[in-house]
Amino acid sequence: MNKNISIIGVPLDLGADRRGVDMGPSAIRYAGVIDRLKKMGLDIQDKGDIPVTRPHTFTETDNHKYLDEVVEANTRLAEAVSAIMEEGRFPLVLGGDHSIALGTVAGVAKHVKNLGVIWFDAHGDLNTGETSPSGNIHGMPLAASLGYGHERLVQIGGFAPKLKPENVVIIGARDLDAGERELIKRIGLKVFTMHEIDKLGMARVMDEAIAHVSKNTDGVHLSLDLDGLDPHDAPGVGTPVIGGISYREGHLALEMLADADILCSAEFVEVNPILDRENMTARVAVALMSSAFGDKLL
Ligand code: 4U7
Ligand code: MN
Ligand code: MN
Ligand code: MN
Repeated sequence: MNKNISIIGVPLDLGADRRGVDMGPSAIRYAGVIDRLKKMGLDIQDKGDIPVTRPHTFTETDNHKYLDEVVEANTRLAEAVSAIMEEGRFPLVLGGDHSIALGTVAGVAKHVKNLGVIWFDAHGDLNTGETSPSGNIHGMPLAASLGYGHERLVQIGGFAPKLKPENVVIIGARDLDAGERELIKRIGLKVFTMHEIDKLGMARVMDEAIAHVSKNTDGVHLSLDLDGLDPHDAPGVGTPVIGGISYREGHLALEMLADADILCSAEFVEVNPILDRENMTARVAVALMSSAFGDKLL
């Protein structure tokens, strides 16, 4: 495993309706991410936050809220992530709303020919401007990374598509819109919904997910939306959906990922301290990160 990790925060909340997720990077740093990972013997560099332009007025372009600001922040993020990859380090991106996956995936995919992705989420994030019920770009990054949606989102980083459908898995889905279901069927995307997790158990789901994303890939990106977890365990998220992955199941999933030793990059997104209780969701994010980087109980 790459023990040299560079952290970048993205204080962006314009991809979502509820304000506050822009404070996610601060909350995660306050929860002690640097110390925790340093104690594990990792070399940690904190690169600070990507500058995000505050909008003067609300804008909506073809059912995309704040398209300019989201594209600008993600273009900067893609460059910063790409520079970290260039140095041979592991980018660990702290969100911010999930639209930041546009920039992270662009920056990583520039350096990894066949990139696998594990998308841990209650949602599919597979909407386009045509299918989105909300116009919120945090519901679109996986579609755009696969080449579907607004040209300006699809082309972040200057190339497209970043991902092939056969190299992606979604884990924890339980709230998929009609257009998302249609796209999943059309392109044959592998989705482990809560139904599969309940039926097979997290251990078997992770065995299958890891086999799937490592089959034809040269590295795997983990995109973890804290709303994949149950709102009891991670209440500080903007779009909570009941019936999610437990804290323990989440740990198991990331411990198995660490054992598989396939990750080249990761992001933890949608932590909203305004909606949180005692910074619990940020602390959960830090605990999950330590599992993903191989922290063992014994
Ligand atoms: B998140 C939603 F309609 N699908 O597109 C949408 F339910 O990054 C929610 O996963 C998107 O938190 C949630 O607005 C985006 C909605
Ligand atoms: Mn998401
Ligand atoms: Mn989500
Ligand atoms: Mn459960």
